[in-house]
Amino acid sequence: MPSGGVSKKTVVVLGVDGYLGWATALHLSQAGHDVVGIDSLVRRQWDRECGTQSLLPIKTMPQRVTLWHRLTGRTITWRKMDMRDARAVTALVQEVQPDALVHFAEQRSAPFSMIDLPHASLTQVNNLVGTLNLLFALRDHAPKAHLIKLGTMGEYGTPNIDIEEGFIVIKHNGREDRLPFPMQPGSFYHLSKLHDSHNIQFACRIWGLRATDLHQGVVYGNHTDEVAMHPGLATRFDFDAIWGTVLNRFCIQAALGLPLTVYGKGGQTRGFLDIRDTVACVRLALEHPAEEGEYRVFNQFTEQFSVKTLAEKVRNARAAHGLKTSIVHLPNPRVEREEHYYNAKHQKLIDLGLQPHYLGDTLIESVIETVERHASRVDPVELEQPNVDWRYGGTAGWRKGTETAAPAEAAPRPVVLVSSSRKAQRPSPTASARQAQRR
Ligand code: NAD
Ligand code: USQ
Repeated sequence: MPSGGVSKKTVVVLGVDGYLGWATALHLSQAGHDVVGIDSLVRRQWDRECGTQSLLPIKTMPQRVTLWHRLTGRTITWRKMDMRDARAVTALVQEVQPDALVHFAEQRSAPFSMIDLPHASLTQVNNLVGTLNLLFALRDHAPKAHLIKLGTMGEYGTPNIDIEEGFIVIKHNGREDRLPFPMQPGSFYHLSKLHDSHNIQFACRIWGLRATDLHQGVVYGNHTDEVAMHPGLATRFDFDAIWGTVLNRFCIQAALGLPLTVYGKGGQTRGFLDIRDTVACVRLALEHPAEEGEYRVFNQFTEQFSVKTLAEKVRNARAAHGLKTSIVHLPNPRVEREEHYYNAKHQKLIDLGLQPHYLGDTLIESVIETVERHASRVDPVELEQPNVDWRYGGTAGWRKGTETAAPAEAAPRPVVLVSSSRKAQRPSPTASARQAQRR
């Protein structure tokens, strides 16, 4: 049973094979809830298409849930299922009768969605159809279940006013209303999240469903208490230019002695949070559900930083150990403001009891140590140049895995030297280009 007078919930985690879904499933299971984990494993397929892989080797889902049971005696029920399959989604909801569903199961990379029309289309169909299937299944078979949907801070864009949590009171021509905050997403992926938000909000209004839309910032780190119990419980950790998020990439670049790749001027400011806070926020939302008919938005991040500041933090953490790290400003492959006002509210989860883990040198160092242990899995080419441009789409090198669909546990690729104990060497651009050609 969960502690603190919280009732035990039956919760479905959709996207359980992913970076955040797996860590969250473990956390909710450890907290005493009954967890059913769903995934189509499509992310492993997208990795093969892009020639990318998680820095940490990840076990198969059956291996992971078996290990979890062996270590803790707790059960996570695993089912392979595609959210685009309406019949399967309906059957799942009908059979499980969940108290709540945490929906992570989407294509989540902005660069992937900007490669070309098929990838933009795949992203929006996958994300919107999956969520629509869920909404109709809830209407028909579990209207009281609480939908906890992973949205993104990127739905707001970077307006020149403070960002509220989902809604803003607007006075216009002598009248006043509380309206959805104006949104300006920055990629076809981020747009898919906004379209989802509209569909969920509409379903709450017309069918009385209850939903929490977690507008989450960029997540960093790879350890939660549960994941740290055993290497076999590792969650995926991306570093390449398509799937890797910025701070994770900077830590990995630093560990390998590569320059930190700031896109453009680096004044782009975003909300960030530690993966330990992601799992805590989801649990808080689960244990404090929305009311019937309520659509609520929580801005889920703990601190905001510019990309340039993050790079400097990583460089300073390395300098404290006498290690030199360089920062390069690459031409920005994205179309985004590089200098702008940014002040986003994030009070609601704090009010529910969130105790943030703020970004410190220890976290940066611990990520870097993890990287050093698995350096042989890193392809430095993935860390040097972005391979998707917002204006032109996928540039040379993004589709590395297509011809020879590599097995999930691909052979290690060439690497640069690890940097903690000796000065790192960076391959020359020509060496990198040769590696890219070979693949
Ligand atoms: P991830 O790619 O590691 O995991 C997503 C999982 O969903 C994958 O295992 C994939 O196989 C599964 N999936 C995708 N489409 C599916 C479908 N149609 N049916 C069944 N399973 C499907 O991504 P993540 O980093 O864990 O992100 C999870 C969610 O959180 C996403 O919705 C993302 O938009 C959101 N989010 C992530 C971040 C971040 O920094 N990682 C930040 C904000 C929001
Ligand atoms: N950036 C760099 N250098 C890099 C990589 C990124 O400067 O090597 C910059 C980007 O230009 C951008 C910022 O860092 O300005 C963030 O990029 P990102 O790739 O870390 O994050 P993003 O594309 O926004 O997407 C990630 C997740 C996505 C989630 C989103 C939260 O992949 O699923 O929705 O973070 S948010 O950014 O708040 O919308």
